[in-house]
Amino acid sequence: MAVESSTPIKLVNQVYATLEKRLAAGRQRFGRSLTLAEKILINHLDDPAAELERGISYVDMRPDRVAMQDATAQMAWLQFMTAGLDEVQVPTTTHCDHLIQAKVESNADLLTAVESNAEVYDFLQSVCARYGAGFWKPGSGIIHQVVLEQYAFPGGMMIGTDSHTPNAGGLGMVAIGVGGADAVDVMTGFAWNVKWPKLIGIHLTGQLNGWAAPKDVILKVADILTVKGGTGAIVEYFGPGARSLSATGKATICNMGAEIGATTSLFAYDDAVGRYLSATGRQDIAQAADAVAQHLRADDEVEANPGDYFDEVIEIDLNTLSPHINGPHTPDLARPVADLGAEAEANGWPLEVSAGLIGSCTNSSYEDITRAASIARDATAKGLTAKIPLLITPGSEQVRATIERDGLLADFEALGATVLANACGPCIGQWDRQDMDDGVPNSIVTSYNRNFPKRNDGYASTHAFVTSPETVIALTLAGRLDFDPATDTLTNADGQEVRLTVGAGEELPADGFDPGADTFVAPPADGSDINVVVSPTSDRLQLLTPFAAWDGQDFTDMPVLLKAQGKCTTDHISMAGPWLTYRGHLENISGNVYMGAVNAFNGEVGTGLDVTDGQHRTYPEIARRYHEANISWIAIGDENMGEGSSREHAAMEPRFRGAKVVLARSFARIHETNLKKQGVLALTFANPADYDLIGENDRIGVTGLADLAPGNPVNMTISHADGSSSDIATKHTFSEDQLDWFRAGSALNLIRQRTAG
Ligand code: MIC
Ligand code: SF4
Repeated sequence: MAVESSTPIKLVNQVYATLEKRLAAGRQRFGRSLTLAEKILINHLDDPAAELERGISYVDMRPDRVAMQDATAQMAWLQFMTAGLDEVQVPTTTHCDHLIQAKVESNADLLTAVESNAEVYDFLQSVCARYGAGFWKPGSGIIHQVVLEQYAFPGGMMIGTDSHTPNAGGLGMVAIGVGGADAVDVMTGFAWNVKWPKLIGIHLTGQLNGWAAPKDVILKVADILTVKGGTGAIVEYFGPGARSLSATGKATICNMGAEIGATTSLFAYDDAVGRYLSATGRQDIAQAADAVAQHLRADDEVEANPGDYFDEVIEIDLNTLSPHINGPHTPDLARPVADLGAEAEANGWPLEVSAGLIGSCTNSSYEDITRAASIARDATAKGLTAKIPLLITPGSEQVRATIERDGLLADFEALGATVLANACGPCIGQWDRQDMDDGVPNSIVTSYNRNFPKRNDGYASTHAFVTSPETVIALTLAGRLDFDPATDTLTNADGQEVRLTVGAGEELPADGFDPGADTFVAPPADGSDINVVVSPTSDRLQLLTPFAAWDGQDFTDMPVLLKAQGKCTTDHISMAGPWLTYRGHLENISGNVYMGAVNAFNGEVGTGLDVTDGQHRTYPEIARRYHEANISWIAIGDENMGEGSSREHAAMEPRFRGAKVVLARSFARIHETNLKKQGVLALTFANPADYDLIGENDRIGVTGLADLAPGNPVNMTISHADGSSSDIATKHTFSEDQLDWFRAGSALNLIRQRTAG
């Protein structure tokens, strides 16, 4: 399969060729008009006659593409390699963006990364060449920005091993974040299984003005829906306000839909999307989309009567939307910028800003950078400088080369900013922060999407606030959280009071994009003689041994390795930052399992009771000891367990160390799927209050496993330390087919059986 540096028009035409017929059949079947999400899903169904009940049916889909970033691709490729195929069956790309550490500046950091990650990059490049996938070298940019510029197309469907894959929804694509095992399904030619989603409609009216930016739309939506409000749903934006936004602005909004747990988010194809496709060298796709434009937006009745089509409708008037800032510690804690000062003071959050960071896959487009740069220019002209570090990460090599050519990097540098490599950098803890020590309470403002504790610099003492790039610049210049650029003034070097001018962005570069350095490596026509090297002594890569199949027995006497209290995101379960080093080595990365989780029994972080000798140890140590002693165990979670990232390490590590069951009050979508795919019994309390029944010394049994069936409760007995016991009911979401994942030991074991046969 020839994987190119962009989506070939042939693939797009194939997708468009079936639209008319499939959508007509869909309308007939539902007896009504269709939303855009429904159209794209229906056009990608494996079986057009499949049952489609929202929030209930599991359906098989046929995505058009797969994209993976280096921190998740390693494990995905290691799984793919065990399937025994010669080639990926669907166009696939791998992007090197997460492993580049920010320390000095772009060039120096990139060189260091290329050296220190050579083994991993060599593995990824050779595995792509061996199996026919495209490889984007370190320095090419953040996966989602590169996908937006090269691969996303209206009406398409893709999956990506990263939770912010929905960024491509800005171009009208259904783009869904998944764990590596899901990607392997598609790469090996099988269908991809997902729950037929519920639909949330967001009706945008009016037009952004003043300091308000596209980012504020999603900051507001996160406030309304919270970190779990989008679970199981696709969020579809529509209305005149939607059509007033640029393509990259729409992408920002879709990107951060991951923070509300949504399956994905999307906008319709419109003129702005057409302009973006053309500006990024895809006039042919824009033309093809124009020809089927009525199929690439919701039917007219949907906009007229949204309540009839969506499970929930939210109205946002862009005319009155004020600039927002969310955080700290959770992306759904929102308020207008104007109110932050008072709230920070009341909560004891440091009012001084210690650093400002612009970039990440959410906000690193040409338009974002031009808006922020215009404020930087204005500030310099008014005699202002940034007194604290200002770090800029361009989203892609193309954006970097273009903003350099257009003098925008110089605008930031004039303020004293540092330009970092085109990569995730501080967004994923890859920030070797030199200006601040751990333990010093401080506040930072970023244009990123997540702000869980330790996420950026690894310090729990850092309070991270997320906002638009223009507000980041403004608060960085002020050096304070209690500054509202719309009303407040700053004192310049000459002692004058000056007010910042609202940022003026350029949607697209007037002189076109400069592609910059060529960072794409296409696979050879025949890669079968390429040797993919995984050294048996490597501490970064390790070939996988298949997990054992279920032995047919009930689970008895399981100790509780962890009972997590409150937020237990994937960052708590399998931390990123320095641990990204081991993303290709299951045994080594298991050294971080549940390291950030809060122990519900004593409020401590990362430690619990080892029942073998009554000692308190770190969770990774206890897990290793149970594994070595062949003790099966259970982990208990609170609400929305596994929120955040798509990293399947958060499921594979517990599985590898002997977890049989993870029982939570509720799960985030990708984490639950990852657990199920890796053969872990993911269960939720039928009665969430039963969470309180579980004690530190209790043992847990699960019975009736031979009769597991979709929709049936699973019985659990908690044997308490005092000799009493409680029987509780738990629920699961396995479909009949998915139960085979559990029985086979993992979904991958099933694929192996099929590809071998
Ligand atoms: C993130 O933003 O948390 C990441 C790092 O991009 C993850 C993927 C990973 O953990 O490798 C994500 O969002 O899926
Ligand atoms: Fe990278 Fe941050 Fe985007 Fe994740 S959210 S893909 S770490 S830039």
